[in-house]
Amino acid sequence: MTKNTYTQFPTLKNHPHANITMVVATDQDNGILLYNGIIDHIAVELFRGRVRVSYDVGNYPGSTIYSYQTVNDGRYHTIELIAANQMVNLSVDHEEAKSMVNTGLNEQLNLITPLYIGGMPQDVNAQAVKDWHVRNGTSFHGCIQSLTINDMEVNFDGGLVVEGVVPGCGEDKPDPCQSNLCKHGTCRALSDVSYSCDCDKGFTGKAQRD
Ligand SMILES: [Ca+2]
Repeated sequence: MTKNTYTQFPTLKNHPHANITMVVATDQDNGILLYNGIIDHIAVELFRGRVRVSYDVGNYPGSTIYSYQTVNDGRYHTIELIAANQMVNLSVDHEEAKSMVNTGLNEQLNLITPLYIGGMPQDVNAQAVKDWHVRNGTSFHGCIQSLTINDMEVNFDGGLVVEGVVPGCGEDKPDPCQSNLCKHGTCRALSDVSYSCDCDKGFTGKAQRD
């Protein structure tokens, strides 16, 4: 996906809960992954390399969490979210989940607008940035390898509105060597996600990656 792109889907079904799993790769620091809402909202974006989730069921101001991990290394990462009433869990690469609760009188995330993936229309974007639902309005640039919502794989060809989005990973295929992981050797890509290091003279095994 490139700048100012998005895909539009029917409103996220979040009763009694929503679970969302995305497998993504990017070398960019910022980019919108998912947005649904106006005031009540769930927003998932990359911000400064981390996954940022903003969540508001109507108990202003919204609640925010960030992933422990940075994910902007060009490799695939699995982002899992569970939203149930006032609570959201965020887990990256199957590691320990972070949890937050948007406490207050409102119990439910009430959504009526479309779900946007990878970015959003300009007017929605402007409002979301203004209200701090997202910090950086840039569309996601990278590869969304898969997206599963409530145990259903989302087909990007089935997006209701497609604004310049290229399905699949195409030219944005990640390069596992782009982060220069071999400090004392030459990185060699074995696949999209794996690599080996050809050691420089005087270095062996794992030492040349330190
Ligand atoms: Ca609500």
